[in-house]
Amino acid sequence: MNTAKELESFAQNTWCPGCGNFAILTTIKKVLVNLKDQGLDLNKVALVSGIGCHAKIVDYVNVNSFYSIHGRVPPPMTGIKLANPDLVVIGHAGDGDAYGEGIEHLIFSAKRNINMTFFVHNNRVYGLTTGQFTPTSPPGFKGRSTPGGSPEDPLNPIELMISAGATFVGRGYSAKPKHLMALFEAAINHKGFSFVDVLQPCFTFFNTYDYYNERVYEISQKDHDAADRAAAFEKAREWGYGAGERIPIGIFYQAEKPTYEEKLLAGRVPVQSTPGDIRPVLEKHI
Ligand SMILES: Cc1ncc(C[n+]2csc(CCOP(=O)(O)OP(=O)(O)O)c2C)c(N)n1
Ligand code: SF4
Ligand SMILES: [Mg+2]
Repeated sequence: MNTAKELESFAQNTWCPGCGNFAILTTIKKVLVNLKDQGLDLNKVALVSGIGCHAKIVDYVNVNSFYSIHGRVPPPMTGIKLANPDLVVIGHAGDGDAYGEGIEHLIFSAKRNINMTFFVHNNRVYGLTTGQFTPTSPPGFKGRSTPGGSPEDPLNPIELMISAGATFVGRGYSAKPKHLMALFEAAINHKGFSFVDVLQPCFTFFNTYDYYNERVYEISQKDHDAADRAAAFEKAREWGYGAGERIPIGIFYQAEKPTYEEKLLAGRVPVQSTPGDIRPVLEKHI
């Protein structure tokens, strides 16, 4: 039996004390260990990240990983999955990364329903570059690039992903680790494009712990039918970043649909990755 400790890497952790990323790191490690105990070969896991504070997570988990570029987490994930459909491909992106710079990639991954899992560390700020506003920052947000307050309304990633075609759409909160673990595990086990937006306070540039602690509540599966798309939209609209609202966390939407690779690769042999010289593989398939 593995323990989460065995997934530790030699990299030195440089996150700020109090950062919500710590809980996400512990969660993903515990979930991978759980899945291993259920039969998953950890050599078949590929973690992919963007650029930002969140992205360092791939350095801190000792499995196969790929550190990509800002906003471009879905393209390498897609390539890895199509070349090796038996791999479990998990992406970690930032809110600036997923909802700003690379939003088109995210939308098309959801639309295609590729069987992979996408976790967004949504701290509602550009953390690594010291506190600029992102597409999920609240109106009036004062940061380095908006000293007078942001004039923009935030986008709602949950609503966006349901409408784009994701077949698993959830929201977690890094300060609710037990709930987050169950959510991560359900997302990874789901067949199709799984998306989880994680409320992840940035202790240094946007400390939202008190705000979330007052408002976050867990969706009860008794009161919410996640198979009902209209109900999922309604639940997604409960929180619009205004005052006094409650913030639902849990599974908003889940549906069964054929995956992109099932349709694309039907009757074909995928390009299996081969260590060493890639030229013969390219020549054969392009
Ligand atoms: C293509 C590209 N654009 C911009 C940058 C500069 N950059 C690096 S990290 C970052 C912000 C990251 O914010 P977010 O994605 O929210 O991640 P966080 O640091 O908050 O985890 C930016 C703008 C970059 N490295 N590459
Ligand atoms: S800047 Fe914010 S997101 Fe980045 S490590 Fe520090 S607390 Fe975490
Ligand atoms: Mg961010």
